[in-house]
Amino acid sequence: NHHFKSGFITIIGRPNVGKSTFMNRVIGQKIAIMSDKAQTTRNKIQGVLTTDDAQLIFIDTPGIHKPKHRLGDFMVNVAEGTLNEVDAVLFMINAKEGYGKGDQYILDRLQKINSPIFLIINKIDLIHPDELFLLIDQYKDKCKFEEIIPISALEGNNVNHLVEVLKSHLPEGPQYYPKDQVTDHPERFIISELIREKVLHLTKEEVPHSIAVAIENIEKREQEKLLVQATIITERSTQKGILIGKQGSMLKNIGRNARKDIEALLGSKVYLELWVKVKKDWRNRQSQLHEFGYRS
Ligand code: GDP
Ligand code: K
Ligand code: MG
Repeated sequence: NHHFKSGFITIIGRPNVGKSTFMNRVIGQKIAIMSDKAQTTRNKIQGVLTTDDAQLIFIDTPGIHKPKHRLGDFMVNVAEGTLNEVDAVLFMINAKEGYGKGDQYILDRLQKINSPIFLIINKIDLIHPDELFLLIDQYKDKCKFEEIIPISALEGNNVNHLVEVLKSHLPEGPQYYPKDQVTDHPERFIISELIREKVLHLTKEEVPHSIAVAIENIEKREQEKLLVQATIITERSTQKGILIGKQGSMLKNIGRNARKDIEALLGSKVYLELWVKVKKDWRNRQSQLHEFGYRS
């Protein structure tokens, strides 16, 4: 086993470039939630890929953006804090959008780090190959990139190639996690995230950003069924109304969609019970941020 390779690889980039989609694709399981909304990912989350000769630990991070509240500060610090502790940095961009101010903000931060940096051009399924060459031209001198690799995280194009390239760059090292472990977070956390994802998919504007999910209880019921009880916390009573919906229809929808994902995660049948509670301005209160797991 002395040629075993391992290392930590952080994935950074603007919100919505496809960081979480990429990580789930590589791991082959949904551990990080995804949506078309910025600030879907709030915590750093590790996805572990173990093969016969290597272990790659990917770190999915919140998108780097200009923070507007304490939760935002926390998210940006999490993303930037990973840069110096890793064996490789994947700087991901959206092929469809091209170079922008938000990228320069990140590139400025990348100048100061020593880890090898790979430029990952994601969403190539959305562009013509000619556009890809232009994009590479535009970025190639902006930073000392180890390699530039175009992929489609959604369709899987070139993702295996990227994994092979990363493997070849990793140092020899130990197997940090048991080979069947795919993430550093407990199931309880992933479950709360899956519920939050459905709120992101089903609601609009401020509502999805104003919520947190707390898992109150998980217990075994008859015939291996699991009972999961959770509370959705929101900032205002008007938002609570939206989350519950007409005769409870919104909450039912959220619950139905989340239950399917939770069942896939746990491999068993689930009863999901959801409540909604208002906690005023929780995103700006340190104690509440801690309570809901946003602790640096
Ligand atoms: P993150 O904020 O960087 O983690 O981005 P997400 O993984 O949440 O993805 C943001 C949106 O981009 C979602 O709607 C994804 O389905 C979409 N997306 C991600 N990767 C691709 C891709 O390769 N091609 C296309 N067309 N869409 C993608
Ligand atoms: K997103
Ligand atoms: Mg994400």
